Amino acid sequence: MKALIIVDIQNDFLPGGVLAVRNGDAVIPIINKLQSQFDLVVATQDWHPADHKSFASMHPGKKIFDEIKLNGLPQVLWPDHCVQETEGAEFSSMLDTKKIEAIFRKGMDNNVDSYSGFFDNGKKKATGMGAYLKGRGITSIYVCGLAADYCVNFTALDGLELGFDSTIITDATLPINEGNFKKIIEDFKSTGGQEIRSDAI
Ligand code: VGL
Ligand code: ZN
Repeated sequence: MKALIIVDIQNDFLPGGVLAVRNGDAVIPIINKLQSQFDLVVATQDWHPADHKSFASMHPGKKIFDEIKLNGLPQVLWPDHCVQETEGAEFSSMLDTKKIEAIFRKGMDNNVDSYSGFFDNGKKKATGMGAYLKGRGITSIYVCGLAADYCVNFTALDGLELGFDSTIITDATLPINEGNFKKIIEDFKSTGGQEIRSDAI
């Protein structure tokens, strides 16, 4: 049984948003079309409190995209994004949500960021998505959405670690830093992951 995991198709990551992925909206029609080919469709949603410590605004003297240590973990500082109950945190109105059976929110703990849809970055707390997918008989996950170099990558990697066959759909995701994309896919494959294009599914 295979599941599609749609990562963070939220207004703040789309053109016009505060942490926009260039061309990010181009993946949405591809994701919409893909959904009917899966036994199960789930989504993740970045869902930060307004004073989340991943925000540069919480660290006087620091700038957006600076890197700091947050509770011992490396942390990129982001613009304030995906704040709970704001328009920027909402899924894009272009995303077809009819088949999404469960939504896993992440990034709610002030003191730790959460790129993966399975665990926070410190691996201290599970979102429940792994157990949910296993409970639904899922053995293979296909990961798509935004952004390729952060939340898609870490979700796909944690999926591998949890024992799922894990595949990134390369034309249904886009990165924040375009220079990172190729290496991330190569590293993911050398860890045991797979890549596929949507038209091959
Ligand atoms: C993401 C940076 C900060 C993502 C979320 O969805 O890839 N990136 N929060
Ligand atoms: Zn975030």
